[in-house]
Amino acid sequence: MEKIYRLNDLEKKIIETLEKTNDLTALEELRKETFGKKGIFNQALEDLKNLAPLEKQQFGKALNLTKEKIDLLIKEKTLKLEETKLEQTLTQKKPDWTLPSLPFYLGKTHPLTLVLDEVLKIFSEIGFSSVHGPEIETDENNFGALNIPEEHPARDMHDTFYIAGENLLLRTHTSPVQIRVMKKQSPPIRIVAPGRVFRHEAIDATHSAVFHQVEGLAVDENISFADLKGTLEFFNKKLFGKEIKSRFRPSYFPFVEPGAEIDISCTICKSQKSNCPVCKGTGWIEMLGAGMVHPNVFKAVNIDPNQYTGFAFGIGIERIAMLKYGISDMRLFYENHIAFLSQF
Ligand code: FA5
Repeated sequence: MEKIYRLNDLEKKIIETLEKTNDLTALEELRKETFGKKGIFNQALEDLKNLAPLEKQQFGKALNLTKEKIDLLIKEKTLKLEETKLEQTLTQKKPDWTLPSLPFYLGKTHPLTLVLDEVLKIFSEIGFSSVHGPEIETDENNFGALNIPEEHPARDMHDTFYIAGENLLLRTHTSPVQIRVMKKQSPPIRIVAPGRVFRHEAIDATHSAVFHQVEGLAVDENISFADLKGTLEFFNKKLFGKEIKSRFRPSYFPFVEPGAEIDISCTICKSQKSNCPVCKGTGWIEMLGAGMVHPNVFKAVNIDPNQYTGFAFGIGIERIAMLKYGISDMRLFYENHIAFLSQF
C-alpha cells in the first residue's frame, strides 16, 4: 500500500510538471524522464520484482493505470503544443499565394462505361427504356425459361458458378432479364438491359470470364424480322458511322427462331486488307447475337405466341469498345493502367 501511496504522489508530480511545460522540447524531455529506458516507470517496474505476490498484483495494476493516464496526458499536451506552434507560424509567415499549385489530376470515365452510355443513349432515341436484372440468377431464368432445358448441349458453352442446393448461378448472359420483364409487364415491351455476365472461359485477347452485355427486347403485335434488321442497322450506323455495313448470318440460339449473328464491316482496315489482325482478312467482325423470340419463351412467361411476336438481341460491350477504339486486347480494360485509361 505504501508503494501505491507513493505512486499517487508520483502521478501528481508528473501532472504538475506537465501543466507547467509549455514547449515541445521540454515536453519531450519529460516523456523521456517518465517512459524512457531509465525513466520513472521502468524504475518502478524494478521495484515490482521485490514485492510479495499480492502486493505485486495490486501495485502492478495501479502502475499500469497510472502509465496509461500519463501517456494520454502527454499525447494530448503534445497535440495542443503542436497546434499552438502551427498557429504561430501561420500568423508570422504569410503564405506565398503566387507559388504554382500542386499538379491536379482529374479522373476519367472508363472506356467500357463510355461505350455503354453511348449504346443506351442510341436505343433511348428509338424508345427503348433501360432496365437492370440481378447478377445472381435462377437456373430457370438463365436457362429453363429460355428454352434451354437441363441436359441441353447449349449449356456447355455457358458453364458458370452454381450456388449449391439453391438452383442459383452467376448469370451467363443478360437474356434472363427478358424473362423477368415479360413476367412482370405485358406487351408492348421495348427494353435494353445492360450488365455484367460470367462464364467459365479461357481468357485471351478477345475472351474474358467476366464481361458486359446489353440485352434488347421488343414485343408487340406484328413485330417482324424487318423491324429487327432496321433497329440493328440504325444502331450500327449511329455507333460506327454512316459508311458501316451490317451483315446478318444465320445462327442458332435456343431462345430465338430464326436466329442470327450480326457482323459489321471492319472498322480497322475498312475491309481492305487481307492481313488485318482484327477481321483476319474477312472484312467482317462479329458484333452480336439476335433473332425472333421463340414461341416456347413466350409460353414460359404466359404471353400468347399467336397474338404477339418479338425480337431480341445481345451485344458484347467489350467487343464494341475494342472496335470503336481500335484496341487489340480485351484484357487492357481490366488492368487499370493509368497510361491506357487516360487516353479516353
Ligand atoms: C448470347 O449471350 C446470347 N444471349 C445473345 C442473344 C440475345 C442472342 C438475344 C439472341 C437473342 P453469345 O454467347 O454469342 O450470345 O454472346 C453475345 C456477345 O457477347 C458476343 O457476340 C460477344 O460480343 C460477347 N461475348 C461472348 N462471349 C464473350 C467473352 N467470353 N468475353 C467477351 N465478350 C464475349
